[in-house]
Amino acid sequence: MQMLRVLLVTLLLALAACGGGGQPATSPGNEYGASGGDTPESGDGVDRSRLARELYFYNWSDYIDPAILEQFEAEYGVRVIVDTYDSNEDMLAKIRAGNSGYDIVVPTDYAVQIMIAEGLAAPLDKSLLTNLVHLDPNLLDQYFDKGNVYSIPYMYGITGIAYNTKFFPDGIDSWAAIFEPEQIAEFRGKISMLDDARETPGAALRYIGQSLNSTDPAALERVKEILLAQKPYLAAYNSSDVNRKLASEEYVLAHSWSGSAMQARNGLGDEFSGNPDIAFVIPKEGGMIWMDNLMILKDSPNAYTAHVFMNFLMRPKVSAQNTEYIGYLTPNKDALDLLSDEIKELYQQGFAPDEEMYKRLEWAVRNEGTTAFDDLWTEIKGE
Ligand code: SPD
Repeated sequence: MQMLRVLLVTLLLALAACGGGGQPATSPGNEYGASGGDTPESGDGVDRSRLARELYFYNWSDYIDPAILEQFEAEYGVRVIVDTYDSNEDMLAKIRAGNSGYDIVVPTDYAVQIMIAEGLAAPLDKSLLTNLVHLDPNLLDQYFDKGNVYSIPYMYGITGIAYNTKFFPDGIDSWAAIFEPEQIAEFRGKISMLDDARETPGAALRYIGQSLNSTDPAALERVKEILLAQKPYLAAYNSSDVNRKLASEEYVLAHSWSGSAMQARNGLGDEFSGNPDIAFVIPKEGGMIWMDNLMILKDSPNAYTAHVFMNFLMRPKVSAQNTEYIGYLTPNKDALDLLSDEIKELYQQGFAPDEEMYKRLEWAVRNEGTTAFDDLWTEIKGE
C-alpha cells in the first residue's frame, strides 16, 4: 500500500536523524496553511478574547503528557479537562447520546468515518490550524476523511503482543503464543487481550490467515472458537491498564498497542516505573496499524478554543514531548528530529514498524458488514 510505504519512509528518516539539528521556526507553506506559526508569544494570531476558560477533551487513557495541559493553561489561561475512554465504541456511545459537553474527541480511522457519516463532527477552520504545515502531508488526506475536512492526525501506532522476556527468553513470533491453549496454560491468569470489538477478533483473523476485516461467516465462526478456547486462561479483556500490569509483572503476555507496551517498558512519568524486560512484536501472521485523530464535535460549546488547542498540539516541540511521554508514533514530521535516541532505539527494537514489518500490517476499515464484529464481541464477552 502506498500509505504504508510513505509511513515507512517517514519513520526511517526519523531514525536516521539521531543527533539532528534544530528546527526552523517556520516551514514552507502548503495547502493546509501558509506558515509555521510555531510561536508561543502573543502575536500568534490567537484572539484571546474569544477563548473559553475551560475546554473539555475526551481522550484515550494515558494518551497525553499532563505537562502539556499545564503548558497550554499557562500560555492561554484555558484549563483543559480530560475524561478518558478505552475503546472507540465506548466513545461513540457517549457522543451519540448528544449533549456530551465535550469539545474534542480522538477517534481512530474507522471511527472517524462513522462520526462523519452520523453528522457528529464539526468541519475544521483551517485558517486557525497554521501548524498543519508540520504534519507529514503523506499522513493527511486519508481514506476516512478526504481533505481532512473534519479531522487531523494525532498519533498512530500498531497492535501486536507485548511480553516479558524473562518468561519468553526465546522471543515470540506467532499469535499461537497467545491463542493456543497448550502454549498459554502455564501463564494462566497472567495474560490479557484488548477489550476491543475490532482488535481482538482482528488478531484471531490474522492468526488463521484472514484479513482482519473479513466478515466471512465461516472465518468468524472459527474466530469465535479460538477466542472462547482462550478465554479461561485470560486475566481479563483489558484496554485500560495493560501498561501498568505488564510493568508490575501481574501480566507476562498481553495483546497490546505499541505505545502501551512502550509505557510498560519505559514507565509513564510519575504514574509508574517501567520494566526493562518488556518487549513487543508484530507476529509473523500480521497485526493492525491505525491512526487516532483529533475531531471537534458538532455540538462543541468551545469550537474556537478547540482549534487553538489543536494547533498547540501540532507544534513540533509539543508533539515531540508528547510522543516521548506516551510512546506512540507522531505524524508531525518536524517533531521527528526532536525525539531522543532512547525512543528511536526502542522503535528499532520493534515498537515501530520497519520495512519488513509493514508488509504484514493492515488497517481496520468500516463497511456495511463490519457490524458483525460488534455482534461477535458481545457473544464472546457474554459467554
Ligand atoms: N492508551 C491509548 C490507546 C490508543 C489506542 N488507539 C487506537 C486503537 C486502535 N484500535
